[in-house]
Amino acid sequence: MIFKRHIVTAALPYANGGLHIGHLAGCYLPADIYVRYLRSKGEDVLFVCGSDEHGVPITIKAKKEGITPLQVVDKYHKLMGDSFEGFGISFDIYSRTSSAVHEQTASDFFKTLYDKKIFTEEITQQYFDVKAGQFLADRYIVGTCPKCGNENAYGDQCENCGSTLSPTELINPRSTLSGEKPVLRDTRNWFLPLDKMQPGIETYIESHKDWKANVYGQCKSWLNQGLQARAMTRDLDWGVKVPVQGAEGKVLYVWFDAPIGYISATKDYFNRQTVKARKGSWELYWKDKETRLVHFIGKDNIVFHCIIFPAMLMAHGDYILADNVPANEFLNLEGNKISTSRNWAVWLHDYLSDFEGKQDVLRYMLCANAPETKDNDFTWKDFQARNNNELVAILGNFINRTLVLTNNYYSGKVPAVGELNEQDRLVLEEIRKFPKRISDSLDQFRFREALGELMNLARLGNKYLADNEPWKISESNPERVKTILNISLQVSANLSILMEPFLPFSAKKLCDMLNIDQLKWNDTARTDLMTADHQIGKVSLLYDKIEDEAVVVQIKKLEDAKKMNELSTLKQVSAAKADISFEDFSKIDIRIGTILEAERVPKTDKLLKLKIDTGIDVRTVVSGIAGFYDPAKIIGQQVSVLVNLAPRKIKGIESQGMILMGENLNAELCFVAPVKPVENGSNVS
Ligand code: B3M
Ligand code: ZN
Repeated sequence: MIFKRHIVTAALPYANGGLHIGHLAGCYLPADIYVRYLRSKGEDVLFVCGSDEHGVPITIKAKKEGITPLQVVDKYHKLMGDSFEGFGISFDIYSRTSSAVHEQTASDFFKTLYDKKIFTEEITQQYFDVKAGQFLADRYIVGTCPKCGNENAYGDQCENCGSTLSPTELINPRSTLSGEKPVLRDTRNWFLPLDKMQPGIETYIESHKDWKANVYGQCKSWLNQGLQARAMTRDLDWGVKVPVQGAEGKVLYVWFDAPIGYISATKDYFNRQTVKARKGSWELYWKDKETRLVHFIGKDNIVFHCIIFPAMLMAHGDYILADNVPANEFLNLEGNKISTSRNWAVWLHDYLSDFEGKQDVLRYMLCANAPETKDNDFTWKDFQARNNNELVAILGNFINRTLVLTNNYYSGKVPAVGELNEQDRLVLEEIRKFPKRISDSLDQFRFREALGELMNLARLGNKYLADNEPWKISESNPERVKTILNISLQVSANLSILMEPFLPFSAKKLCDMLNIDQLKWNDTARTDLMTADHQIGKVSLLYDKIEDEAVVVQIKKLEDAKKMNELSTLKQVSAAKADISFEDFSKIDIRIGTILEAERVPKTDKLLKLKIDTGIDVRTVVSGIAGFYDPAKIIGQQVSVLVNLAPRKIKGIESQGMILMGENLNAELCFVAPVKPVENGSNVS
């Protein structure tokens, strides 16, 4: 089928946190590469995305941060939008599902299905948290996964085995609001009867055997298990209100409204066009059979995009269905699963400030190492190696040698091509083959392979220069050198086009250096792009080396995150003790004193015997700090002393008071001391 236009969507990320490399590698980078490629080919393509601002992940975050759900989505919508822009993810629109146009679109969509009597209305028993006074949908409930035994599976999904669940399937359910065991209560909800819709969905999936094996395989396994009706409404107060009578206090299920977000983002795009930037309307992109719909997603979203959303669209009747759903597997980080809650991630906003101007290096790394067919690992060492050994040593080196020699020999003017020898002809022939090789891979969503071919073109150029060594024959054979550099410049111009989808920032820089406009895919395979006498622009390095120090800093960040996690699993910050009166507090007498003598208490590991000048007197205090302080080094140290604690015998020594210590979560102690010297006997109150 030949399509007239494309609509490409990338999963709407939840606006409840920042974006990390897993997001980029999983869906946004491949989507962007694909869209840039289509645009370069002159295709009519609309690239839409936006923030997913409903659902339990948002309200949970609001609770955690002590702000409203709206404040949460405003904050993270901005952060995510900035990160996407920073990495050159070239959405035509980055919309949001809290917008009026979305509420209207989602609401109308539901109403259409409701009026068509698609939904079944059912009263079912759902878990209710008596203490919190609300029903526990989706992520408000955790328990043991019935499929794999993971004790922290969510009410909608187990992150360990990937199963989609409903709260009543969980073993030992607990409320994430109160930690309490919930009770079952009756509630009315509207269900999409996927069981009855299975034949239609099966026909749809079967007509797409061309989908990536991981995607098609997951769909098949869902269908084999038999689809089940799924509730499309929830007893929650954050979301799109259910637009029917008797549904007060209920909102649309987030997975009902979120994919409709692609449609409302398209409307949002057209609403914002002050001058008509493109022909048609939003409807052309969603309803015309000659439009090709492609969803880029991560593998945890496959069922929603390949089964549930198509079922909704079919039931509605007006819409086209996705022609392809390229989903990637997951990216791990330094051998471990990326985890937002454990801060085991490389955050895009951090990368942008730590590696200014190096967006393409991460784009390159994440594409070269993309989890296309299986989960993959990102390591900082690998990142450094890819930059230094590939971008710098191959691509950058070829461009730099070509342009510097053009400057040195011809003051930056492109030399004319002369008589061709066998190798020249071979290289020119090869140049013509690359665009098709790359587009064949891109057409099949094989981004790693496509990038590999791009680098092969740079390798070809490098080898051509190395074989011909123009720098050695510049005096003896100047005519030959002209031909070599002309051909190298043609390779460079071809690279500037072919690399644009993958490395848009470098492509722009290369075009500036070549002093040409960004050319399009149709211009590739030509070997006359750089015309004789054309003056090239100012030359600088396309990439520079990443030194060890830069990656050491990043590895340290991750180690720190790991330590923090270990600490917090060791010991939680304890809750405050019961209130006391001011009278009770004022009975406590704490003074600043100075340690005069310190020695270990024999036959103990922990105890030091201290002699302290409290300002009131000089007294003996036994303290369990030997593991943290060397007695010789604390003479003269000021400390806080509780002076009216009744004397106690410790290991046969009378301890006349107690010194105050701070204790961290790792049970490490340190003195609580004044920040500047004060007189002994000063009050602490
Ligand atoms: N927000 C889930 C996710 O971020 C969800 C995707 C919606 S796509 C319509 O993984
Ligand atoms: Zn599981």
